Amino acid sequence: MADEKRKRILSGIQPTGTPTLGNYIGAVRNWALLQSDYDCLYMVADLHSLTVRQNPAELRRRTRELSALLLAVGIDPKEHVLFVQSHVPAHTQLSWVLACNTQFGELSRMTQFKDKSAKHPDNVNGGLFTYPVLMAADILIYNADLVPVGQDQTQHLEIARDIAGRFNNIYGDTFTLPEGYVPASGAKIMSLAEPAKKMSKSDTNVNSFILMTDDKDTIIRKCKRAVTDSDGCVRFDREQKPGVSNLMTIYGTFTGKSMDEIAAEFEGKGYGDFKLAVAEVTADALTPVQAEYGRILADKTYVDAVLKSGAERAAHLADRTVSKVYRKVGLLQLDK
Ligand code: ATP
Ligand code: LTN
Repeated sequence: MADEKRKRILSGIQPTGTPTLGNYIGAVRNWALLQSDYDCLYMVADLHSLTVRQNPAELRRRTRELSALLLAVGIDPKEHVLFVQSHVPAHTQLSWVLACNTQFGELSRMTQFKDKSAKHPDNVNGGLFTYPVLMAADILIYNADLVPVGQDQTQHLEIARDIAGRFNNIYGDTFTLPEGYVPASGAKIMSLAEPAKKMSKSDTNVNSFILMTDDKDTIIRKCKRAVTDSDGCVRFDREQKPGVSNLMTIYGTFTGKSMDEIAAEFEGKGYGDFKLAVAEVTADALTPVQAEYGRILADKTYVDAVLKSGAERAAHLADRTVSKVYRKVGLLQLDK
């Protein structure tokens, strides 16, 4: 964190499974790209993942693997801060105060809560309901200016802004109002099997997603199976041709080509050629990340040292905010 005046970024990803191409294009890839212009804090949101039942041993393993993957994508732990959410207890401390300043009605409107309640009707727990409050705490505790996320998180970002604005009105200027950074293209990569649904790492259909760790053959196979339409023409139309448009978005991300350029490139060619081309550019983008990932994950001591240092640096910033907030709301603080 070299320059004090640079704006600050905070973002997080849950260790609920191996990240997909959706996570990569919608979020993580941008995390790496934004590092040159911002001071960044990137977090593995392990506490958020507890809102859905997790296998404890698997959660521990995935938390370390995801940290290694973020390093492999190019997060620089010297210039920026990479940490695990539960290693910085201040997040949950702030979360309680914010929960007491958030209305039941506001939380009831969250679409993710409605979706996940429907998906796990046997476990509609309190954490699932207050999920956005903890996310607001994650962001506000660092006074983040910018939060790079995919489209599905924009509602949570809005509520974080509302909570911050309300708190500032009642207790005086305390929190920065965060802005979202949602990529113009690729903010919602769709499922390859059901292009009306978002690609999600916790989908039960393995053909619905490409994992960041999938090898080239798997990527080719999954792209070939991707649901398209019978029109046979590579043309961007989200409504009428969601499957093809989704593949075009992926192709555009990795080639830098516009939708018109892609349509021209594949004019008169069949979907077979197009799908293979999508698979090729995707594999070319992921292969170097995978090689780095293997190398980094083999050095558990290094990964853990990065996380330890990250947690210390994050806690230093976060503790100051909690202290300030506790004082503002009237919690008695004794002299140190
Ligand atoms: P889960 O399936 O467990 O709910 P997820 O795949 O939605 O997880 P998260 O950890 O919740 O992943 O999200 C991490 C980041 O990736 C967030 O910024 C989210 O908006 C983004 N993201 C997730 N899925 C997609 C997608 N299909 N397209 C673009 N961005 C996405
Ligand atoms: N809810 C986010 C993960 C997350 C997050 C954050 C993102 C937890 N805390 C703070 C941005 C800022 C998700 O992707 N499901």
